[in-house]
Amino acid sequence: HGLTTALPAALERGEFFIEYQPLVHLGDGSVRGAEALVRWLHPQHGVLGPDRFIPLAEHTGLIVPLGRWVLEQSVRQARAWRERYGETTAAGPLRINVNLSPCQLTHPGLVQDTVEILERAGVAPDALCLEVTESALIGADDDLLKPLRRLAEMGVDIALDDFGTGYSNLANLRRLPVSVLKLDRSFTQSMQRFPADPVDLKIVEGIVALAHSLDLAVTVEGVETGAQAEQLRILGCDTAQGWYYARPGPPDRLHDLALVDA
Ligand code: G
Ligand code: G
Ligand code: MN
Ligand code: NA
Repeated sequence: HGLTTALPAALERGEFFIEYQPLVHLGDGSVRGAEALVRWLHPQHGVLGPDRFIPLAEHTGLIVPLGRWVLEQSVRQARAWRERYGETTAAGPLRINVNLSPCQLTHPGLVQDTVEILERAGVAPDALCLEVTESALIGADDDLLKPLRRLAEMGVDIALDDFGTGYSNLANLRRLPVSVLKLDRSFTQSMQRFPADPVDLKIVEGIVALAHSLDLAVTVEGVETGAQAEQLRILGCDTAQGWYYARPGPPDRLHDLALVDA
């Protein structure tokens, strides 16, 4: 595959870039951070989304250096935001969310790389939230959870991404060093229909109750309308992300939003 063989050179030539999508506190609309989403500015094909190249990078192992690069850029961006807006927002520490692929989880350098990146940038661990998909942690044994536990003990937030799609045993949540559930976009999409499917409403209500009883915050993805945001706020979700607030974009978009809310 042409894209696969071009990946290592693309990293060296600086063809990857990151867009940021704000995370908004549903209670008061304040911005509490953003998720970093990587893109590839391909010289022939233009901008490619992660679905086009992350699977290839995982397959070839390039995901480890690429992921490290994303982490480093994102953490530096978090420092810049913290310098500008302060370390804490109305909704807690200002954070950058960075996606981790399963290969990065099993890579032995994860904890040390992360510690070094945070130290080099001079930011506290609470500036970082690592997003791990629910499917990556299904059936996870202690060896897999150990690095995440170490990071969590240092103060890094761990979020369970795409939650609700992985058929994981809910009782299992207690074992995982996670502090945030990111409810999959499919739940938000079902709020779009009017009236919303009452079973979906009950499911979200149940997930929120369970999450809060375990001291986990709930973030919802894919919020596209004010009505969805209001419904999800009423259901008790804590934080939201989606086109209703902002599309993924350059880092100064956070600036625009923060100023609007100030
Ligand atoms: O919005 P977008 O199409 O960019 O994101 C699609 C998916 O790609 C996201 O759900 C996210 O999980 C994944 N993704 C985005 N950036 C990264 C990244 O830096 N590393 C990994 N592993 N996945 C990413
Ligand atoms: O990590 P994850 O796969 O969840 O990344 C978020 C993905 O969801 C990205 O691809 C992003 O572009 C996409 N996205 C973000 N906000 C919205 C939204 O409001 N609606 C839809 N349909 N997709 C969104
Ligand atoms: Mn994510
Ligand atoms: Na997701």
